[in-house]
Amino acid sequence: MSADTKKDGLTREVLFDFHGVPMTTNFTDKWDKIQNFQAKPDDILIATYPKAGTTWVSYMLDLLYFGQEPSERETSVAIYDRVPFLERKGLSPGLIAPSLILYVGVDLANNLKTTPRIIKTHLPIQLLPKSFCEQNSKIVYVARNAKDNAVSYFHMDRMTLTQPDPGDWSCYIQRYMDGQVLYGSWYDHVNGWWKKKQTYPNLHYMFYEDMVEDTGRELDKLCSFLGLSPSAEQKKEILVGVQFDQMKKNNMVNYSKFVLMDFNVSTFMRKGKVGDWKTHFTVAQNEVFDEHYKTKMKDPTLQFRTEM
Ligand code: PPS
Repeated sequence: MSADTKKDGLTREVLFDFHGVPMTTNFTDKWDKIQNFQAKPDDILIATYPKAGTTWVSYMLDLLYFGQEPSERETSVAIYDRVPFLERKGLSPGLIAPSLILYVGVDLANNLKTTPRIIKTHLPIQLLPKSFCEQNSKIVYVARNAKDNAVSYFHMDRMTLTQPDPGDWSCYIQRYMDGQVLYGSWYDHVNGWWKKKQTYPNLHYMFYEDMVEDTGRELDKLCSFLGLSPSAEQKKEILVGVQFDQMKKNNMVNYSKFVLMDFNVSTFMRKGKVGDWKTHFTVAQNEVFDEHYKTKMKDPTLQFRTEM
């Protein structure tokens, strides 16, 4: 497990075992409140393993439901205030709930005035608050291939000064394979949610690689799952807005105002590519990773693309 270190007055958190999943207190502190969260039937939950494309799909959903007219929301409310991160503890959330100083995402979600509420979580399926399924809320799960996901997560951990210290890449990739990173094993996460999809029809399982390949097609599938029929004009506007280069320069979605991240270390909208893992994995690391992958990914119905 990572050491507790201090930089810029911020403390990097330490992983601990939480119901079998490595977590940090930033995401477990108000656990009773999180577990007792009361979902509503029209809530839309975006569930992902970290770095799988959460922000991309969050913004797509936000534009679909609330993007028709120019609004203060579009110009002054950051995506993490529009789409609360259910289990995250944080400081003053800004415009949506100005009275809250120390909050957990549940508070933000409960303070949302808009319908539907779009909510984000990184929890593995076994830790999801029960009310989402009891209420038959719609769930959008986004998965990304393990290699690009690992690289993106490594840079996120480097730049986010409260995340456990990632150390160097060669140690990190081993810990990632062992599931010893925040939110635990990528393999368990994507498989757990994939299994859930077999018994919970209100779950739409998306792949980051499909979105890169054809964002319009994936937007159409998303709309059909949600029962939405946006106009051709609206779809066109959304597809422009969610392009990587557009999102990278949009201060409301690129996390540039998020004080816990050091953009001198890395950026949030970093590369947005399929296959960037090739710039990080050595040939030997790739061989070890592939062998290990085969032992963890036994379900032939769940397939990922690592290049396109
Ligand atoms: S988080 O912190 O878990 O919410 O991060 P998340 O949003 O899930 O993932 C961030 C990665 O998604 C990439 N991203 C995109 N790729 C392509 N197109 C668009 N529009 C887009 N928006 C976000 C982002 O660049 C991160 O991936 P990397 O590989 O680090 O660039």
